[in-house]
Amino acid sequence: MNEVLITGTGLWTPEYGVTNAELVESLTRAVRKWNADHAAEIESGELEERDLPSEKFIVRASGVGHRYVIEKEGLLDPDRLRPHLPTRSEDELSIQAEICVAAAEEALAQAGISGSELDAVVVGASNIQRAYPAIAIEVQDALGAGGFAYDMNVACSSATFALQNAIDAIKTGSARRALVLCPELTSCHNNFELREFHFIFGDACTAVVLESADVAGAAGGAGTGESWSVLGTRLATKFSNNIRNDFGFMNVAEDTPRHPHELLFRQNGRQVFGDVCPMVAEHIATHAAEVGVDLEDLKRFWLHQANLGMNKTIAKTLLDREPSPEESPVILDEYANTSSAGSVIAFHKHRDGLEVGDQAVLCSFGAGYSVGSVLLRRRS
Ligand code: CO8
Repeated sequence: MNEVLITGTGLWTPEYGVTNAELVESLTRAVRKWNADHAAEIESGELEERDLPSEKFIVRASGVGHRYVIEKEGLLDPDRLRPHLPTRSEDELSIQAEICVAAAEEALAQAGISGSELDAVVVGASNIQRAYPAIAIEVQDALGAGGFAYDMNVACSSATFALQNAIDAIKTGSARRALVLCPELTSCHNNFELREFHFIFGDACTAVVLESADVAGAAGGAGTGESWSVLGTRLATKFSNNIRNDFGFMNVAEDTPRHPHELLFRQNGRQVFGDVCPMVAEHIATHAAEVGVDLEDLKRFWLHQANLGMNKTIAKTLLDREPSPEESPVILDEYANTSSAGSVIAFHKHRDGLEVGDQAVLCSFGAGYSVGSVLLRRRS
């Protein structure tokens, strides 16, 4: 089996930032208008008055402070509450492919290779812009890569599931250099009309370059020289309806039309919190034991970024003490939950201070339920 290295990471961050205050203001205006428009039904008891959102709740319950989005005006318009995006022609690069290419360029530069040296491209994301041709094949074409490319979706866990696919391909020799992308445009599938969901998500795209150790560094490019050995990967799933989205190709054929909210993200957040924290802690502990890594020797936990309390709980269970902010980095204050991109953003932005030989874990978890972990050791 070939040794697999991560030799580059990249991040595309949208140009528009949205604060909690801006989101709360637009939803407050929309809810006040709805309550006024339905005053008679509320008065008669036919409808319930809707509650207003709250900035204080958002920060206390989730740790989310801000997010970046691909388009801001539409989702802050109280009469719309969803982004405005231009419909692109077939001759233009799709929006998801475009953000993949932007993130890929940074990752390829770090690795010191060009797109033409890749022989596998895997796009893993919670939502894919179209059914086919695959976004990954479009990216492969745009980068001049060879080999094969495909899209896949395991919601927030798409990051680690896609990484395992790329790692397995390199280990067994069906690819030598692979690119894993997580183009998350969550703002197109988030429900900005409901106060329990409107604050959760943000947009971003990540890229990871993986290479077989025997070819890494052989391309001759000016990479950073930093590399991470993959010590092992572990994936698990367990069915749950607590995070759900019924958008799909059968919607047009269904005899009973769905409520529009069923075609967007929805969850029973409190139940998810309770179910997933122990599942993830147990998953990482088992994985570390299988690979022969002591939990105390894990210097960093790049965890999926859904909720600050969840990440603290998971790291505390594993370490048997409070994690320091360096040990379990959080990006929720700036990026919010970017679905599968979150754990990779944490890895991309927070690996300073780790030395050659240091071990760490990247772990994503979410709908399905699903959880995946990648154990890493800094090699150079
Ligand atoms: N402002 C004020 N009050 C509020 C608000 C608000 N915005 N929202 C809810 N409340 C109220 C509720 O009505 C409730 O009132 P009451 O007690 O009277 O019923 C009270 O506050 C408490 O509500 P919750 O129990 O819902 O609040 P929690 O403390 O549980 O916090 C969270 C809610 C923040 C959602 C929290 O439960 C959480 O983060 N859970 C973890 C969720 C998680 O990790 N999910 C993973 C999702 S990611 C994924 O895998 C899907 C990927 C798909 C991406 C698609 C892109 C769109």
